[in-house]
Amino acid sequence: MKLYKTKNGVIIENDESLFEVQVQDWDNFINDDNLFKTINSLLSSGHGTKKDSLAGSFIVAPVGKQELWACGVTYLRSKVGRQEESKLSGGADFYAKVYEAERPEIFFKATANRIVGPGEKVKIRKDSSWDVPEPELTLVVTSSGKIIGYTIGNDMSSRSIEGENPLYLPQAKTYDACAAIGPCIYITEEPLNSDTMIRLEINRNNTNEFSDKISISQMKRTLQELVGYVFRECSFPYGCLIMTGTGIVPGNDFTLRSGDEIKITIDNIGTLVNTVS
Ligand code: DO4
Ligand code: MG
Repeated sequence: MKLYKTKNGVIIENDESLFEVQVQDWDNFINDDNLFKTINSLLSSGHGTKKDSLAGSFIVAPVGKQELWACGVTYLRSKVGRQEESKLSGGADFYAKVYEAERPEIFFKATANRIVGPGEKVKIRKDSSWDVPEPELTLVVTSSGKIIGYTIGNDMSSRSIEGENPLYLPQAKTYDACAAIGPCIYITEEPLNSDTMIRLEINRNNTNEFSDKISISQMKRTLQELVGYVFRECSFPYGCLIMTGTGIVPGNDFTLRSGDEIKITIDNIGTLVNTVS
């Protein structure tokens, strides 16, 4: 089933039917280890109002008080891209080491005020000259560390700042409108299929500038391993969101421009579309 957060509550898509449910407190609602069952019992006890379509619903990013964390260099392509961009700074070794190390790269990405939802504008920094979107499977995790759902994330990144010095990572990664998530949370009690595909399309003036795809089976780490590290010494009273890293990096001659359309599709979840402001 899919859960859309709207300005007024939530919309549940179940077996191709849509139901609007009034939710007073998103943060408590979402922090439920049995959310799949809770929603099923809400619907079977007649709590949802049937809707014909999502048209006219104001869908927002599926986040409230949750922090957004991110994992890095979890795919070979990310390691290679980072080694290339940091060759001159001497930082390349760190990416090779973290790809092989037991401890993954994990960083704090954003609080809700820096995250945009579907259809909204993401930003590139004014002091950056080389920018890319990073299409990432994003985990929705409860305060007990249970993955209850999946969404799509765009970890906007400045390659010029990150490449100049790996210590600049927080500036390359965290700024206003640095992340997009949505359009919904795919809630399932089953693990994701290992052949789940992530697709990225970047369009400029209605022409495709870049597209690529990757299977999540190419990820070097398990999802549980990443959650385990994020939760090692941090508690999350309302749960958290975790981006799992990018396996798609455009060639070194590509940089985003204002007006570009970024489309990220992940099997079973949907498509997240944003433009660059
Ligand atoms: O090490 C820099 C960031 C890595 C990252 O964001 C990714 O691999 O997705
Ligand atoms: Mg990333």
